[in-house]
Amino acid sequence: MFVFLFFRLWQTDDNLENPAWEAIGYHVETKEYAKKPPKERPIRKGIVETMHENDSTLVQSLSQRGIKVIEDQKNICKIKCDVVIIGSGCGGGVAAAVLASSGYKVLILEKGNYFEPEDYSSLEGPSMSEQYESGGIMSTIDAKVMILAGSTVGGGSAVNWSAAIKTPNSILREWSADHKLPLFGSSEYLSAMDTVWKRIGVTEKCTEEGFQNQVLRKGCENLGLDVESIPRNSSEDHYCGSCAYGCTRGDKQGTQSTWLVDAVGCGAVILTGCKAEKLIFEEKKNGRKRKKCLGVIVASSSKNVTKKLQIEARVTISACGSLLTPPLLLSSGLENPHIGKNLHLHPVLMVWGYFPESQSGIKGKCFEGGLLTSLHKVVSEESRVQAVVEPTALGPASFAAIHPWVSGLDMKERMVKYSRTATLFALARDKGAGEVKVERRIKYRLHPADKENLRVGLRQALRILIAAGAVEVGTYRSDGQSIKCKGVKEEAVEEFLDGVVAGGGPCSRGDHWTLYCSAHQMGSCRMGATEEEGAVDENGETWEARGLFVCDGSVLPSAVGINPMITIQATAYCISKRIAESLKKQEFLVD
Ligand SMILES: Cc1cc2nc3c(=O)[nH]c(=O)nc-3n(C[C@H](O)[C@H](O)[C@H](O)COP(=O)(O)OP(=O)(O)OC[C@H]3O[C@@H](n4cnc5c(N)ncnc54)[C@H](O)[C@@H]3O)c2cc1C
Ligand SMILES: *[C@@H]1O[C@H](CO)[C@@H](O)[C@H](O)[C@H]1NC(C)=O
Ligand SMILES: *[C@@H]1O[C@H](CO)[C@@H](O)[C@H](O)[C@H]1NC(C)=O
Ligand SMILES: *[C@@H]1O[C@H](CO)[C@@H](O)[C@H](O)[C@H]1NC(C)=O
Ligand SMILES: CC(=O)N[C@H]1CO[C@H](CO)[C@@H](O)[C@@H]1O
Repeated sequence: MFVFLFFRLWQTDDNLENPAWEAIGYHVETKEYAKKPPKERPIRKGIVETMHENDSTLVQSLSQRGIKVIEDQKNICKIKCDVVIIGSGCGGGVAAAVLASSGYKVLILEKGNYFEPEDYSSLEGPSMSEQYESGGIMSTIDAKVMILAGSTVGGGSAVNWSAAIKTPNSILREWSADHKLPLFGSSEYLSAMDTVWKRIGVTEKCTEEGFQNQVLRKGCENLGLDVESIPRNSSEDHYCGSCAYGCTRGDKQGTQSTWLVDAVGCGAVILTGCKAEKLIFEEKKNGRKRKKCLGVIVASSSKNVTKKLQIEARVTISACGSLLTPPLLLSSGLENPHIGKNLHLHPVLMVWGYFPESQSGIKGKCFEGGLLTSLHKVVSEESRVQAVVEPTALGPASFAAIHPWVSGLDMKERMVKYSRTATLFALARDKGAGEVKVERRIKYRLHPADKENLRVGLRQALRILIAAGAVEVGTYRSDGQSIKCKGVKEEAVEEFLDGVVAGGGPCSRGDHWTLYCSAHQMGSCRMGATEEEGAVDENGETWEARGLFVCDGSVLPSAVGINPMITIQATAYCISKRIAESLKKQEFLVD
């Protein structure tokens, strides 16, 4: 981690340049885009940023936007709406759009802040600390898996890597048959996927692929392997490469530029810099569920806002993401044993390959171009998908941080080669699962089958790099496992590949450790056919509390196996449509 902090602190001088960048051939678009006059942003009118408010202006701003203030005291202000949604990411954004357009007054709470394309610096250091959960540095308790999750208006969708992939049929069959959840076998779900797909404007064509995607494609073609094009929501010629830190051109359609715009257009209000602390319940004497959810208590992170808000709503939706929804539910008093269990992470291992500038055929630099435009599925002899291989977006600081430290000289050489180093990852649909019951206390264990799938995926990824013409390839094992492959005999390469395994993480015993990463978290409040099988029912409502729903990646019954955003959004779409139906039937009126 030391190297990472070093590159972050050694940020930019007044001219937005970093003296190290030239040496490593790195540059980002900072000035040109910052100078363009800001366009009108329809989402603005619905956003209340608590960082710019104080106790009195906050109450004013909310009531001006149609949120009813029912009691304003010194320490607490009680306000009222139809639906309160906690979290503005993938799941929360979709729910907000659906429910606001059905005519309900929606209030969205987001603990992160709001960024517009003009604000995005493309600079890795500030972007990581502003927009990512825990400033981009978070890991499981045993430090084996490094976890990335978005924390800003738009959540993971504002920082995601643009891959928009539909739920595979095999997964839908498994969820509807084995998990007995008919939703996933229904036309309701299929048409939700189409709606999501259309709204975020997915495009399958890509006119000019970036360096890393060209490497993946060429390597696969030379080996006679299938390579798929990844649909993106950005325009066909989108080529900026810094989307992982917020897209400077506003081209990438994260939730903040799609669903949340729709929601605000229908009167929804987004309150930023505000963290939901506790859900409010009332014990019920009769009826199907033991409790009824009345709303939530929130606190602003702004120093000038000292009073708390007590929000009363007919429906409360937790959309905090798989790492934060369970801690909120549990600390508020829910007890279903599935809450916080079954956490899937889609563990990822990476490999790299160096392609000198003179290399014919493959143009560009690793930080340019669309992030994810091609992928390869590693299929077993029984035609089972064992792993997915995709390119990885790494800024120079992340690159330096995760690169095995062999020596100072080696690190300098690696950095000089950074811009022409392609990094691919192998991702496994994890059978293993973890637990998150308390914020930031993430436990996780890989299943032996996951390690085997990752081993196969890693070797395939290395083969692809070599076939694409890499002169040197390596893994991210702590001792810097690598091979110069140009002109080397076939047997030497095979011998090297035989030594590549999915080893233990940083704190494991033994000489070497391997760095695992995760950007996809799922399943920690899974949907179940009965209270014994899951934390929420097929409508997304918690089994314990009436009027409390979960609408994010945590409701997925198991790991998806591919990039999950479309699956999360389609599921959120179905859940929120059903909530709108129930509201129409007056189901949640105080009884
Ligand atoms: C770097 C990166 C790249 C990715 N690339 C892709 C990709 O290319 N394709 C793909 O399909 N998926 C991708 N993903 C994954 C995808 O973004 C996530 O799976 C998805 O965003 C999860 O949606 P969610 O609704 O569960 O939670 P999130 O989108 O994470 O939203 C949760 C939100 O809730 C807020 N919140 C949490 N707790 C509270 C609280 N108590 N009070 C108020 N607010 C709270 C958080 O700040 C956050 O904004 C990527 C993820 C990352 C990090
Ligand atoms: C908060 O209050 C302080 C002191 O009253 C003031 O200087 C500062 O500008 C305020 N900040 C905001 C964002 O209003
Ligand atoms: C809040 O801010 C407004 C305008 O910035 C100011 O007039 C008012 O005095 C402030 N109130 C408090 C309680 O600080
Ligand atoms: C991630 O970005 C893609 C393309 O920019 C977009 O289509 C998608 O909606 C985003 N993901 C989520 C979960 O919003
Ligand atoms: C196919 C498609 O809908 N593509 C859209 C992708 O998003 C851009 C805007 O970012 C649209 O212009 C495209 O039409």
